[in-house]
Amino acid sequence: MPAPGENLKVNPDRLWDSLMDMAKIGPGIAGGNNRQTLTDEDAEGRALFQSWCEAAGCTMGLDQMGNMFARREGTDPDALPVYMGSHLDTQPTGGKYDGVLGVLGGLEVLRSMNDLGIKTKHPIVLTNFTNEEGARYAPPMLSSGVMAGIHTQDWAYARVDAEGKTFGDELKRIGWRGEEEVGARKMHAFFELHIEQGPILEAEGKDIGVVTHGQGLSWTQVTVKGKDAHTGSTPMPMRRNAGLGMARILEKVEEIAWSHAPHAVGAAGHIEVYPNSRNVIPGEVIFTVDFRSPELSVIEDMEARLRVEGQKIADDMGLEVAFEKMGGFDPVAFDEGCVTALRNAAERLGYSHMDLISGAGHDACWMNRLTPTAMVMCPCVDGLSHNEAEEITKEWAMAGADVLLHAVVETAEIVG
Ligand code: HGY
Ligand code: MN
Ligand code: MN
Repeated sequence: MPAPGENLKVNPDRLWDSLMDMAKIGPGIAGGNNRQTLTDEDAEGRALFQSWCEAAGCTMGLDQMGNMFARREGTDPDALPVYMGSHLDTQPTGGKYDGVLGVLGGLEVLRSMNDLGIKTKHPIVLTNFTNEEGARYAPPMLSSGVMAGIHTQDWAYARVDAEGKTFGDELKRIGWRGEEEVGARKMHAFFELHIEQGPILEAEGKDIGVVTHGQGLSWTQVTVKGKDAHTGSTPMPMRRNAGLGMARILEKVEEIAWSHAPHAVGAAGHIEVYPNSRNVIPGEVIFTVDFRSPELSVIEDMEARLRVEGQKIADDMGLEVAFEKMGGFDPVAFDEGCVTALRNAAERLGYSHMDLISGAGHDACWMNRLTPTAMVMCPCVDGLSHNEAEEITKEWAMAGADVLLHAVVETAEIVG
């Protein structure tokens, strides 16, 4: 029986084949994926994932938010399970690895434990969280947020997509609403493998990121109202151009983020223009400002300045403006013990590694409120993510899954 550190390695070809097979479901238009949450493609990906987990000897649990839990038994059925996981849903123009590497890397851990005949005291549970991306249904990490008691299930069920379909209706429609109470599961620890989605690991030439912290996130929805009017016959002094108001506020967002360089970031990725006609001055614009920083005080300052300075811009232009907090979470410090298990695993396996602050949000950020939690990251090419050209190497995927395997087996207490 190999002790951790001997031949405890995953099968990279099998992992890569599973990643490529999953990528065939909900293909994008430029080599990535469009497998948005609660779509038929999401349902198809869930079914494939369940079949793989059952083939690996797991039993599948499903809660009322559609979170999936593949359980591998331990020698002590009463011991709290060690959880690992991430998400299978993607951005509309997403990559093949964001979230998916964490779910299928976890599946590879289970498959490798079977190959090596490893038994652990604690059961192990692999999770696929519903709607991590927040692209179709804001906010991100919605279902792990309900598990952590951040959102109520009713509030989550009532979230509406751009076509007016509610989360609850769509979850039922695709047939993935389980019976389990959300948040009833107790965990011994939680680990998430994820691609970095930034440029640091590749630039530093490191195989592994040991994530000690996650930066905080703030989403503010801004509605600017002016007056629809003809773009040709309306004299400039008479215009109340909501589109121009948005442009000036977004200039201010850029300035606010830069004022907290080098770590703070800010942008708007979601923009709705009404009536969005080529020869009509926009009467209303709705957009979401995404601010992030490792420091809570910086996030709070950026949110406050957006409101004060955005209001001044609107007043000066004779526009109306409203601000609505759409979601967010405070910066996260992960569990020292779990972080050390990951760092020691990378060391033992001979992978180059460095400590890292996660720039993106992850389900682990909410799991960290429920149980000792940490994340392991692998590089991605040019740091690119949330883009169909997102790419990693098989070697990077293997390194991440190997480290996850060691940390999970060690934390679950290998037996015999
Ligand atoms: O927004 C995020 O950071 C994550 O990708 N959902
Ligand atoms: Mn992700
Ligand atoms: Mn993402």
